[in-house]
Amino acid sequence: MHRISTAFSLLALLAVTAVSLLAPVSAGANCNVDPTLSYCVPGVIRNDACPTANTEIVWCPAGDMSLITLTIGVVDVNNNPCPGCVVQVDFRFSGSPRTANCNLYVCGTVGGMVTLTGVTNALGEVTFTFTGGGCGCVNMDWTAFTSGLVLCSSSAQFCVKSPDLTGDGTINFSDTFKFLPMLNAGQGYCADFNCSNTVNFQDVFQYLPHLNGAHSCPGSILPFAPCPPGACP
Ligand SMILES: [Ca+2]
Ligand SMILES: [Ca+2]
Repeated sequence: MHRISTAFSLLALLAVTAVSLLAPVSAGANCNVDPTLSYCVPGVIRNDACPTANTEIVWCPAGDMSLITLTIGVVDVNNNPCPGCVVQVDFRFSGSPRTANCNLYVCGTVGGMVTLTGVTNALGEVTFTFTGGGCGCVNMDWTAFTSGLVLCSSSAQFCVKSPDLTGDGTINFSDTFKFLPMLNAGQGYCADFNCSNTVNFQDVFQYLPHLNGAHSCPGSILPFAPCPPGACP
C-alpha cells in the first residue's frame, strides 16, 4: 500500500512538473516595466515605386503597398526587454485630404478611431501596421498602455496617395475617372504613383493591378477626413 501511494505521489509530481514546463512563461507579468525607458517609434514599411527618401508613401486599401507602422518597445527598470507584455494602444487618425481627391481613411478604424491590443515578442516589441486610401496627409495620434501604465503618447504625420483616388474604400471606374485627367495632363500629385513628378504610362502600370483586382478595404469605410462640400464631383 505504501509503495503504491509513493508511486502515485511520484506520478503526481511528474504530472505537475510536465504541466509547469508546458505552461507559457508569463515574463510580461513579472516584468518591472519602466514607462520612461519604454518607447514608441512610428514608421513606414515601404512597398511602392517611390524613391526610398521620399516623404510620401503610396498605400492601397488591400494592404499590398506601403504601410504605416507603430512599434512599441517595453523594457524593465534595468532596460531589459519585457517579452509577453500585453500592450493596448488607442489610435486616433485625422488629416487633410487634397481637396480634388477627397476622402482619407485608415482601414479598420471607425471615424479614424481604433483601439488595438498586442503582445510583445522576445525583443519586448510589438508592431501595429495600418493601410488605407485617399490622398493627403494623415496624422496618427496614439497612447500606449500596459497594465494600466502609460508607456507613451505622441503623434506623427504621414503624407499618402493611393490608387483609391476617391477615398471610398474601393478601386474601381470612379478612380479611373479621377486618374485619366491627370494622365492626360501629364501631372497631378495624387496620380503620380512613382513620385517622378510626372504622370505617364509608368503610373498606369502602378495603378492597373489595383484596379483589375478591385482592391478594397475589408469592412465598411467611415472616412475620418471627408472631402469638403463641393470638392467631389
Ligand atoms: Ca475609389
Ligand atoms: Ca509618375
